[in-house]
Amino acid sequence: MNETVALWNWIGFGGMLIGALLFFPHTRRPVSEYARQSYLGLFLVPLIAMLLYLMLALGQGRTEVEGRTVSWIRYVTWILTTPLLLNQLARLVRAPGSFVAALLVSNTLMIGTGALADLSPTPQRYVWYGVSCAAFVAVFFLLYSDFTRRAGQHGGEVERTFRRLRDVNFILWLGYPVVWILGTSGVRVLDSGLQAALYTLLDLAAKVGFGLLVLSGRDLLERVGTVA
Ligand code: RET
Repeated sequence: MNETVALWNWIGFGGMLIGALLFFPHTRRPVSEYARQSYLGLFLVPLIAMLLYLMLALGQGRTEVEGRTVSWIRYVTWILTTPLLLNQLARLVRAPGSFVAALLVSNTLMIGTGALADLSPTPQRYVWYGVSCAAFVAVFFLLYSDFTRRAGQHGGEVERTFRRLRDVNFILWLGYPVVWILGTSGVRVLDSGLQAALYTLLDLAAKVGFGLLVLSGRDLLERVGTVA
């Protein structure tokens, strides 16, 4: 493993550790059960990511496909953490179970076929990349249609916060397929060091940055939780 990659994996580990330490006290605050469950989800995200960055930093969680190094452990992290992140948005608007199911199925398809793409030979990898991108469109289509309408029914602060979190997520999540196609999994414009740096920065922003944004509106979650 080259040194730049190793450095970024340790930065990822350290950043996630800080995130987990920042979020943990919120799981212990005297808040409603509804808010506490959301904070627990927020805390689990950097905790899971921290362990998986440790694996990468220790040189584990990788395999070779046609001479490319595939860090399959990233997909394990994403499949565990993305539902927890999407759940934050769902809880904010108290989305019905059917909405959440559709969102999580699309998300699982996105990460699952993304992993398949990375583990496939060329040209099949590009077919699965396309399928994964279609699932990405489905995830954000749901967030921008049904979930936004739901947020509109709440109105006021809930709607504003939902829209902000949704847009921030969209921009950050869009970074992943871009890094994938430009990096070592795709056309290799980015070398493995730059790719590791970008994935780490995206991960820190999408997990710790996003979590801080949710917590900055914490009283909101308390209020949403008490509405029937
Ligand atoms: C892949 C490659 C195939 C095409 C697409 C992808 C999307 C990945 C995304 C990952 C988000 C991860 C997050 C992790 C933080 O916990 C699998 C890279 C569309 C959107 C937010």
